[in-house]
Amino acid sequence: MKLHWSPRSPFVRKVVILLKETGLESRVQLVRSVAAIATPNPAIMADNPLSQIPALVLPGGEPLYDSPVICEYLDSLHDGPRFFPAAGPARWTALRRQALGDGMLSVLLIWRQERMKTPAQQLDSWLQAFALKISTALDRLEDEAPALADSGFDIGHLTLGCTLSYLDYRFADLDWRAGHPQLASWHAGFCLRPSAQATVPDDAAA
Ligand SMILES: N[C@@H](CCC(=O)N[C@@H](CS)C(=O)NCC(=O)O)C(=O)O
Repeated sequence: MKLHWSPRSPFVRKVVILLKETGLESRVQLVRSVAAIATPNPAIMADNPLSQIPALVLPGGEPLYDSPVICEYLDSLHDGPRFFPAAGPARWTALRRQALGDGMLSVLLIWRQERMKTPAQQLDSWLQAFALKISTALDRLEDEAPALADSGFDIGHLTLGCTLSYLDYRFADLDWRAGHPQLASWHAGFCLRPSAQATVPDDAAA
């Protein structure tokens, strides 16, 4: 299998952590692919018309995207504990947590684009809306931190770990740990996992 990959993408990081956690890493060839919102990349578009990464190409040539679909597909290929609970309340909680983490990342990616504009180009109402959505999500996650800490490591935990690490990577100035001590403590445990340590986002990487 081929994976359109970047060492900086939090959505790609979800997939790579899952590969490492499940022992599937050797079955996937990583292909460095540059995805930029205003510069569609033909090499990615050959497999994902939206020019977004991650995109996985199966041995028969069929492409899969986006990260929730790729992660659930890969989770069907191993015999270890499932990252996507099969049924019942645990499944819906895991999928909701994944949706929250992915949704926060989507807000953060466009917020970052807005912040890179000159002050004259920036829209204050957008900046305020992004800040409110992220701070509200963090407050909700602080409430949920004890439940996160008590419930293993599934696709919800994996996604939220990547999301909080993306805040450290691109939004360090937000100081998200302030006011969220239980969430910070849970995230510290995520950062200790070998799969997380091997995938820390890095601007200096190729
Ligand atoms: N919902 C997608 C989002 C993927 C995404 O936005 N990836 C970014 C890189 S972190 C990207 O490819 N951006 C380029 C673009 O949107 O054109 C997923 O979960 O895979």
